[in-house]
Amino acid sequence: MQIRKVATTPYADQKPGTSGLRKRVPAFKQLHYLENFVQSIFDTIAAPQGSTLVLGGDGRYYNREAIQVILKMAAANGFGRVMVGKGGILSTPAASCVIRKYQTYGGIILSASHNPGGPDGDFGIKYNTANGGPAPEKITEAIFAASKQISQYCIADAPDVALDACGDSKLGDMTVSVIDPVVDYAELMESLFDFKAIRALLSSGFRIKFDAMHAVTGPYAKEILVNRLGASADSVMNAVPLPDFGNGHPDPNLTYAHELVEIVYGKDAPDFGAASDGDGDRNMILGNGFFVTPSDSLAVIAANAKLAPGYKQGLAGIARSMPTSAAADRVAQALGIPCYETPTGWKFFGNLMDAGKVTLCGEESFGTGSNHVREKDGLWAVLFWLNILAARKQPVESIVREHWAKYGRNFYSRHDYESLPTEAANSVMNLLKEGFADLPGKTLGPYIVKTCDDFSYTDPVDGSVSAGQGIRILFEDGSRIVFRLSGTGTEGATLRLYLESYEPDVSKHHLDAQEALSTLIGIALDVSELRACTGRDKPTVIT
Ligand code: VG1
Ligand code: CO
Repeated sequence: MQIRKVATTPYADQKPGTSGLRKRVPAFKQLHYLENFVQSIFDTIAAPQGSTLVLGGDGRYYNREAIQVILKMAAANGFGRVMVGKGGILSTPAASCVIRKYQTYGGIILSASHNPGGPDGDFGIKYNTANGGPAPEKITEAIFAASKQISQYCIADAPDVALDACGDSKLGDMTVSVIDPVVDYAELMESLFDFKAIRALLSSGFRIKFDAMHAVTGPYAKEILVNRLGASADSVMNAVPLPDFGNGHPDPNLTYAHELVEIVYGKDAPDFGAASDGDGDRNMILGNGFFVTPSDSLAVIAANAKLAPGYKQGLAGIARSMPTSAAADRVAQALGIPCYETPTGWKFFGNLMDAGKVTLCGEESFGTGSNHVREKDGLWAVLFWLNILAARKQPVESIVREHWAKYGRNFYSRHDYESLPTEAANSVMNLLKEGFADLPGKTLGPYIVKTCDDFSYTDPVDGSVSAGQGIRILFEDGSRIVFRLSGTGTEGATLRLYLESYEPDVSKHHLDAQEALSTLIGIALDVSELRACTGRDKPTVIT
């Protein structure tokens, strides 16, 4: 095998965001763009000769081409083996599972998650470390630094590797092991949940609908929900992964998963509905005509965790991202376990899980997971809910309403202003930063401001500090307004406004969240001058 050293020049924009490097496909197709970033990863991680790497993606457009490039570069960079999912497919949680199970050096996941795909859609790449989790900031920053210095990359001159059948082949000295992308993950799920009870529930007439959104979870959902748990074949919709996700936007929320939403709010609705995103790490949970917010889902799972065999010993602790509602904090308090508040992005949970400080983690952005892997995990959340439903034999809605009655309800909503000019988004953030010193003590409508800051996190395990993680306005009664800029977009800037208020009074728990939060929404728009700065009079997406 011939190894070619190719001279290259740096690109200035290869800074990984919340979850890896995400760009439009045409950007990735620029000369040496992908190769530069992959070589920067390899140079940074400095894997010993002969190491094993896991490789796979969500099947979106450009997945297969990128996999061939990465395989040839891995061979040229001294890897001994690459475990690649059949057809180039591995969901994000399955990749994490395989890295851990086979104790590989790390893995490369190709995905732009919930962003649309296709020739003009998005593509992404990220590196996960040996614990199965997204590389922490010190590694992503080092990769970025390497990408700004790069002058050459190494690649093997070799024919493309066949990826459509499982088995081993050679690429020079390196072994390419094409693995079944589902089986290890399905086994892990079976070890955590009461499949017998779920099977009994599903054969009792309880109907479910899972929307794979033409993204990666189709094959996983079919194997687990249909083959192993006996759900009817029509329980999984949009099950065939397509490179452009059938022209859809594979983000499991009330806006983009509208096909499923119409079914669960329609006539003859199933008892349970769920959806996952492009790479299989997000989840949306629905009951018959009922939406469970991700923040509430985390809290309900925490409160009922012992019903699942894998969690019957109880939880060590819970972690949630800062903008996620404090519903889980109340459960942690009742259970007498710690609750950690981290910046947005799964990479911040890794240290806490590795140190045994937390079992469950969650984000308001439809991300829930546990220490079974080091990524959030869409189907895992679905199975956890099914396990709870099988044990409690109550509808989703009554489980959530009982939860609110016991702990109080954290009304919650996120308003996204997408594709803003970067300057407009920055001006909102700057205005807030300039003004927040004056806010504490002020009365805004019925609320008194307690503190206001730009969230900074000190990792309790390694002491690393991540500053500038979002502007928080915290009120005396526990209500909150948070502003932050997205780190996953590929066009302009996305400003996220997060709103939360706590309501102990059961007689108000039936209220619509937008209605319950309307005063807070007005205050947020006032203090930020968002409408004047952006020229927008309403958000693009409300979740
Ligand atoms: C968003 C979410 C964040 C999530 C991240 C990756 O990031 O807010 O909670 O961890 O996406 O999820 P941002 O920076 O755009 O707010 V995924 O499913 O795209 O890997
Ligand atoms: Co995702």
